[in-house]
Amino acid sequence: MSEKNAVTIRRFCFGEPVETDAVVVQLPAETGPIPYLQVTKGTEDAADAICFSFRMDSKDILFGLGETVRGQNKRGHRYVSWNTDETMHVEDKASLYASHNLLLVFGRNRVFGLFLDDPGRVTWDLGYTRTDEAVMISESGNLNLYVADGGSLTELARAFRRLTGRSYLPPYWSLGYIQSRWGYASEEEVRRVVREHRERKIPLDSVCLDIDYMVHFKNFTWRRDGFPDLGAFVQEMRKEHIHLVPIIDAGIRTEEGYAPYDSGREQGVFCRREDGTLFEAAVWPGMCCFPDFLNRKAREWFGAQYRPLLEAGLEGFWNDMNEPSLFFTEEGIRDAFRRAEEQQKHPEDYEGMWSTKNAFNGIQNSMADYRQFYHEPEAGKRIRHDRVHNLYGAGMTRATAEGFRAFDPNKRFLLFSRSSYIGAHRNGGIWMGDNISWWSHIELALHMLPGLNMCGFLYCGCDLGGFGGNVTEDLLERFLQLGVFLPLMRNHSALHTREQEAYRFSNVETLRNTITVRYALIPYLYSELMKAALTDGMLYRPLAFDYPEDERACRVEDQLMLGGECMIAPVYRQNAWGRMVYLPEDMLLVRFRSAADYDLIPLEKGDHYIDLKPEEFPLFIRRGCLIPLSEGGEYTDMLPETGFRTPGWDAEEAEYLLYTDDGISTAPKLEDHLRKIRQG
Ligand code: MIG
Repeated sequence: MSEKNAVTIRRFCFGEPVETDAVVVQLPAETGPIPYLQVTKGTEDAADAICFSFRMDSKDILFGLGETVRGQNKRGHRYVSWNTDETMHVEDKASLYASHNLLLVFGRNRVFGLFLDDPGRVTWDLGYTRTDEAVMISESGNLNLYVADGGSLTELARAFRRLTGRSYLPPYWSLGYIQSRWGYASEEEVRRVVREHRERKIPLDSVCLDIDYMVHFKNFTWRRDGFPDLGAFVQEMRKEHIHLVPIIDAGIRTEEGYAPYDSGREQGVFCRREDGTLFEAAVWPGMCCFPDFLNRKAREWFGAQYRPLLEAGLEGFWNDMNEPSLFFTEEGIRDAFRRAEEQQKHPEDYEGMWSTKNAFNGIQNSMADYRQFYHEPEAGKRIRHDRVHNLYGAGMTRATAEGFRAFDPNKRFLLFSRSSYIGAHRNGGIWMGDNISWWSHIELALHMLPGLNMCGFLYCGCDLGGFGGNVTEDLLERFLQLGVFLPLMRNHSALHTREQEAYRFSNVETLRNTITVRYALIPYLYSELMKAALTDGMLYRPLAFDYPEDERACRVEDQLMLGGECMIAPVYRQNAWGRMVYLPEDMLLVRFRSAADYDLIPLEKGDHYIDLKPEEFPLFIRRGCLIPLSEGGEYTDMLPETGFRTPGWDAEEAEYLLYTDDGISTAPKLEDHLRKIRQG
C-alpha cells in the first residue's frame, strides 16, 4: 500500500458501451477474471442488467460518488446515478444533478477503485440490502468497467485522473467573491449590488446574471429594457473590476423568428422522437427543443451561439437545467388529465385518487419523457435518451468549452455547470445546485467536496447562504467561512427568498472581514488549485488520504485536508461557539477574524475543543509548512504579487512553491520573498 507501488488500471468491456468522452487514455479491454468483483447478469426488473458485487469487511471505508448526499464515507445507503433536478437535498435522496461513478475502497489489507463508465442508470447499493455487501448495477449492461489497485488512496485517485484527463483551469478572477441572485433584471440593479459592496469595501469580483436578464428566458437574448447596451455595460463593469457571468439554460425555445431556434432546426441539431419529429418539453422559456450535445455538429452549433456574447466582452457563464430538467411534455399533461377525468367518473375510488395525484406530481422529469427522444452521435446511429441520460450536462459543458476555445484558444474562460459526468471536469467546474439555507447544508458541501475532487472537479462550490429558504445572518457568516476555501465562492439565492447579499445585514463588518481572508488566501488557493490540476491531484482530501495509518483520522467526516499544507474544520451548527477538531499531527491553528487579524496557536496531535466565536474560523497548518497570505484587496486585479506574510511553523525550514498560471513552476517573487525571510 505504499506510494511506491504502481497502480494498475484494467478495463473490462460489457455489451456495447457508448462513447462517453470520459477517458483520454484508451486501454485494451481485458478478458480475464475481474479482480475483487463478482459478476452476475440480469435483475428482476432488467434482464440486460449487469451486477458487480464485492464483500465488504466491517472496516472497509468507501470514498467517491462525487455529488451525492450523506457523508464522505459512502457506506450505508443506496445511490442511483441518474441526473436529476432535485430541490431537496436530504439524506434519503438517491440522486442529485450529476453522476460520478467512481468509488475507492479502502480496507484493512486492500485499496482498490472502480469506475463504471456507463451514462445510463447505475445503482450503488453500498451496504443497504446487506450490510456486508456492495452491489453496483448497470441497468443497460453496456459499459466499460475500470478496476484499479496497487497504490495508496492518493495514488489510486491520481491514476483515475490520468485516465480521465486534466482538470479544467478557471481564470484567476474566478476565485474572487461572486454575488448572484435569481431576480437581478437590469443594469441598475447590478450597479447597485456593485456599489453597495464597494462602498463598504466588501471585496467583489463578479456578479452572476440569472434567467431574468434574458427576453422571456430565451438563451442568447438579453432584455433591452434592462440592458440596453450589453457591450457597453460589460465594459463599464470591467472598469469597476467586475465580471458579469450570465446563465444559459439547456432548452432552446420553440419559436419561429427566434434565431437559435431557426438555425438549430435548419441544421438539424435538436433531439428528435422516434418518428423524426422534434422533441419538445416545457422549461422556463415555454416549449423548448433540446440540442443533441452528443453530436459534434450540434455541439459546434451550440458553442457558436455564445459568440455574440463573447464579442460583447463576456468571459464567463454558468450552464443550468442541463440534466436536462423537463417541466412537462404535452403527452405528460394529457395523460395526467386523462387520469383525472377517469377519477371524476369514480369519485369514491380512493386509490384512483392517489394515482391521479401521482400522475400530476410525476409530470416533471418523468421517465416516460426521457424515453421519448433520441440522440444521434453519428448519422444513422440513434440512441434513446435514457440510455445516455447522464451525459447531457457534460455534453453541454463540452459544447460550451469548445465554443470558447474556438473563439479564443488562449483565453481562460469561467464556466460552471449544474449537471455533470466524469469527463466534464476537463471543460468546466460545477456548483452543487439548489441547496437550502440550512445548517446541515454547510456540512453537506463539506462532504461532497472530496468526492468531487476525486472525479476531477476542482473548481466547485455550493450556493453560500443557501439557495432556497430564508437565511439568517449567522448562517450566512458560517457559510462564508466555508466559502473562503471553496474555489467557487458564490453567494446565490432564489427569487422570493430573503435577500442575502452581504451588505443587507447588521454586522456587515464581520461578513466583510471574512471575505477579506479569502482575498488574502487567493494566491495560495489558486496555486494549490493549479498544482492539483497539473499533477492530477486533489485540492481537498479526506484525512484518510494523508493519514491512512491513523484509524481515528480515517473516520473523520467533518474536516478536510486542503492542498499540501492545510486542514479545514468549519463550524456548521447554529449557536456553536466552537467545535471539536481532531489533529492527526501537530498543527498550527490560525484563528481568523480577518485577513489582518488572527491568532496563531500551535497545537499538538490529538483532540481539541477550539473556541470559535461567530466571527472566527480556523485554518490548520501542518508542521513544517507555511502558506503565503497576501495583503488582500477589493478585487483580484488589486491583489499584490509580493509582500506575502507567511504564518507557519519554522519559517526558516519550511518552503512553499507557488504554481503559476503558466504551468508547474515556482514563482520567483515568492521564492525571493521566502529567501528574504530565511535570511532573516
Ligand atoms: O428552476 O434560473 O439551480 O441556481 O437560480 C430553477 C433560476 C432554475 C435553478 C438553478 C438556480 C437558478 C434557477 N434555476
